[in-house]
Amino acid sequence: MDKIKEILIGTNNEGKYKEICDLLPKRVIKYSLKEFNILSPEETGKSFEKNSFIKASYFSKKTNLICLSDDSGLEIDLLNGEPGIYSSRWSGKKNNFDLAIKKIFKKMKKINKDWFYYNKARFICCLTLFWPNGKSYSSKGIVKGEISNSKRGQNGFGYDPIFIPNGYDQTFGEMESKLKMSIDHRFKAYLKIKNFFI
Ligand code: ITT
Repeated sequence: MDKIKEILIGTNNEGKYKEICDLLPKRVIKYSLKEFNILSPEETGKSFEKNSFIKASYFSKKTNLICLSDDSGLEIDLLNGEPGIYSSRWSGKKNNFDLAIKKIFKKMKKINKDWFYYNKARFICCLTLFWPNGKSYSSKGIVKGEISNSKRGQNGFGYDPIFIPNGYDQTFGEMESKLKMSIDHRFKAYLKIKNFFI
């Protein structure tokens, strides 16, 4: 199998873009959507798998490059899996994660004022590789954890300040990016597609 030498990182999310670039080997040439000025397609799928496929196939067809796309999100048991595949949309058009996080705390409190004791959550990431010849491959990674009772830390992006992975006391927002990226959902999904690059 020929190893992938250049790839389009199919995301308009800066946080994801940086983390995916850091996961990939240095020698792989990486292109961003900014270079092509392409807007995202509508995410009409009902699963992470479907939506990452929609993005990877769309961007690959637009550019004729192999594309790697990521669909990810935070699932909270007490909220029946919300925000889930709608994780991005909870922050509104302006990507206001302060608002999305406030919404999470509000909903949790409403369901149970002692929510902190019934508090299981997970980040899920589905990565899809799509080749211009129509071939595709998808992988999934999950990191289990819980929601912290307040926002903590400035690192990372999105919901990082409220997610504490199992086995740690810090939120992803408090962790060094290197540590987060060695245990998170994106890393676990990447391990399953690593052979295409190395
Ligand atoms: P693209 O579709 O362009 O990739 P997006 O932000 O819309 O960008 P998603 O639809 O996959 O991407 O939404 C995933 C949301 O889940 C995203 O807005 C993040 O804030 C959140 N999320 C995913 N992985 C995360 C992580 O590692 N840390 C914090 N939040 C994360």
